[in-house]
Amino acid sequence: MAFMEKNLETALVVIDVQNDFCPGGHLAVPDGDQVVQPINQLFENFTHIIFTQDWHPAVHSSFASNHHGFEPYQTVSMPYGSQILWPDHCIQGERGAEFHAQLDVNQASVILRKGTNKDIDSYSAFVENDQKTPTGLHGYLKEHNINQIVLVGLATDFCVYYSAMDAAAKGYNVLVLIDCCRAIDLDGSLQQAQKAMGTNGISLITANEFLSSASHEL
Ligand code: VGL
Ligand code: ZN
Repeated sequence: MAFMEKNLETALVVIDVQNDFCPGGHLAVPDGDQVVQPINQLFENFTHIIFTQDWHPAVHSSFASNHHGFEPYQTVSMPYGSQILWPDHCIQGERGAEFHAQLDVNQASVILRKGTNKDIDSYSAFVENDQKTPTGLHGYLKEHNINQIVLVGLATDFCVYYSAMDAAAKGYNVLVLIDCCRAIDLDGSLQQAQKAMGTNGISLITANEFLSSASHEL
C-alpha cells in the first residue's frame, strides 16, 4: 500500500523524546523510552529532520505547582481556554529536559524549543495553545517546499496529536508512525486522539508499513 504520496517533499518531525517523558522522568509516559531505537532507525530515510524539545521556565503556567491549591492533572481556565495542569517537567537546562541519551540527536537539522513562554503552553509543534502564536515551523517547512510530514515521539495523545492536527489543518499530508509513539492516556485521551486524527485524513501506520512504502517513493 502506498502511504507516501509521490512528488511530495517530506520531513520527519520527532516530538519531545526527552528524559522527563521517559520512565523515571517527571511526566513519564509508559514505555516512552521504547520509541528511541525505532526512531533512530528512521533517520537514514530523511533529509529534513526536525526535533522538538519541550522547554519550560520553572515558573511555567502549565505546572500545577504554580497554581495554589491545584494538583497535577486538574484543569484550570487560562485566558486562551482550558489547560491541564502538569507535574513540573522539561525545565530549561535540567536533566529532564535533555533528549533521551540514546536518541541520535546529531541527525537533527533543526531543534525547535517550545513552551518557553510562561503564560502559554504549547503542545503543537506549529502553534501554541492559544491557537494563534506560531512557533515558526510552518514557515521553515514552507521555505523548504515541504508538504508532507511524518510524526513520531511523545506523547501520542498530546504533543504528537496536536502537531498532527495542526499540520493537517495547514494542508500537509500527515503520517503518524504509531509504533514510534507512546501515549499518556488521560481520561480516554488516546482513543479520542486516534479518532480525531483518523477523521482528519491523518494516516496512522507502523514504521514498517511506512518504510516498505517509502523505499520506492522517497
Ligand atoms: C507534553 C504534556 C505537557 C507532550 C508536553 O510532549 O506530549 N505533554 N507537555
Ligand atoms: Zn510541557
